[in-house]
Amino acid sequence: MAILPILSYPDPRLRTIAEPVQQVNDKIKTLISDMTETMYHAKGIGLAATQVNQHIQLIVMDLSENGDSRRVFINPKVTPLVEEKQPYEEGCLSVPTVYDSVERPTKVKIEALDEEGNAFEEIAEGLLAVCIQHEMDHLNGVLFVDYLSNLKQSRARDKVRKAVKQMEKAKA
Ligand code: K1U
Ligand code: ZN
Repeated sequence: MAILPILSYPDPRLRTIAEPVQQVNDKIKTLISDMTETMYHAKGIGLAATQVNQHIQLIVMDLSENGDSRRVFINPKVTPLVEEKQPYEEGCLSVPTVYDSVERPTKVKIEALDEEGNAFEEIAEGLLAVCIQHEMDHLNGVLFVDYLSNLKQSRARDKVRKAVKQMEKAKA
């Protein structure tokens, strides 16, 4: 397993549209393992392949308290089931230190393949609904800060640049 570098906002590679996975082979399984280790190391609850510069439709997620319930979504399709939206204070491993409220539909249908390539369907509410929509946005080149005002986006860019510099200094 390996910890992969996570792209930071405003890196233009985060705007790439992900391609569908053609086959769940050993290469994809290795990437799933590496993304899982990267997500746990960064203390995230989700990670999209786009964030580690792999432009395929692959998401890992673990919403459990003790980090023992990793889930995989390959070629996911997410459909809102209600018009009602609720705000949630979101964060993003590609936008470190920035948190803000985003409104999203509260109930969605997820259709995807699991890590064995088996199709499944699930109705999601609560944090799963928030997180899968956030991760789907990554696969479509969208970041949660895109929903914020221009002023907040400009502040976020400055804050992330400073945070990344500090993280690099701490590593050296
Ligand atoms: O996509 C990512 O960068 C992962 C992101 C997922 C996410 C968190 C909160 C709302 C929507 C999507 C994170 O995990 S950021 C880390 C974080 O803020 C967090 C970590 C644990 C619990 C709650 C938030
Ligand atoms: Zn994110």
